[in-house]
Amino acid sequence: MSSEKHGKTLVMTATYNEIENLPSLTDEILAAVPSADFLVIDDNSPDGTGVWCDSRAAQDPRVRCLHRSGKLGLGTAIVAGMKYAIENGYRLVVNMDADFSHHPRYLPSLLAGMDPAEGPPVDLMIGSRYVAGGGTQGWPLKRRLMSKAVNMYARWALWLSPHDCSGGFRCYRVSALERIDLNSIRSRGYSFQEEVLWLLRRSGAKIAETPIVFADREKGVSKINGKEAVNFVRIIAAMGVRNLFGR
Ligand SMILES: Nc1nc2c(ncn2[C@@H]2O[C@H](COP(=O)(O)OP(=O)(O)O)[C@@H](O)[C@H]2O)c(=O)[nH]1
Ligand SMILES: [Mg+2]
Repeated sequence: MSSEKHGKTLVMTATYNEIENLPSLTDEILAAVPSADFLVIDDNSPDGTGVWCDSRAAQDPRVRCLHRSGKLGLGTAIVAGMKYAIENGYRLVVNMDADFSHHPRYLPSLLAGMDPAEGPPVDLMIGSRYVAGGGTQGWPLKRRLMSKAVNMYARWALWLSPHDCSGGFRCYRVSALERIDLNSIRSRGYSFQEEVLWLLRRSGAKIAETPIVFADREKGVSKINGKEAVNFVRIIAAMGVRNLFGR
């Protein structure tokens, strides 16, 4: 572990065609947490997101880019970022979407909750839509109901206790990520968030939630497709069976 980064925070985001969002997002993240580094994991976006990132990184040493050959899926991009955080000796790593659904204004409260004045340190702080003060903005009723149903299904099937199990705005203690086998993660799409939560819970991690209001994206388009939603139900059910048999 390199001592140079000891104690440092890494904020990361996976991108696929986020050129309309990434420049302003980068500014807002670095303004919200000036002492953090910011990593972009880009899957060779055709719109030039990765090229933009390289030019920004050349001007600001806090900005880092990880380039992958093509669209390999959000879950694997986040795992690549987690491994980067481990290999480079960061203490905390925050993951967030690049489309402003996860607003940088919440970064200070996510980070502050990791080391409470009383009680044990937190290993995972979830930016939660489903605790008091949290919510969603701009989602039609159907999407809101679907999200709630997905959460209830995962909580029930995997015996998870957080109120928001599927949200991707999270701060992890890097040492807690080192205690789980990131290579064992099977999810490529939607179920990724639940699978990481499940692995951390089983490793004894302390998990907490802080409210966030999730805002639907205003620029660019969603990259998630219907096939992934079907896979979600299947993968969570398989994990639920493993959970029952303690594997
Ligand atoms: N690197 C990478 N990023 C992805 C991929 N799929 C989605 N993303 C990013 O993951 C985040 C969430 O995706 P988004 O399309 O907003 O999903 P939605 O919010 O569920 O509609 C955004 O920052 C996307 O750019 C992928 O295959 N690779
Ligand atoms: Mg989005």
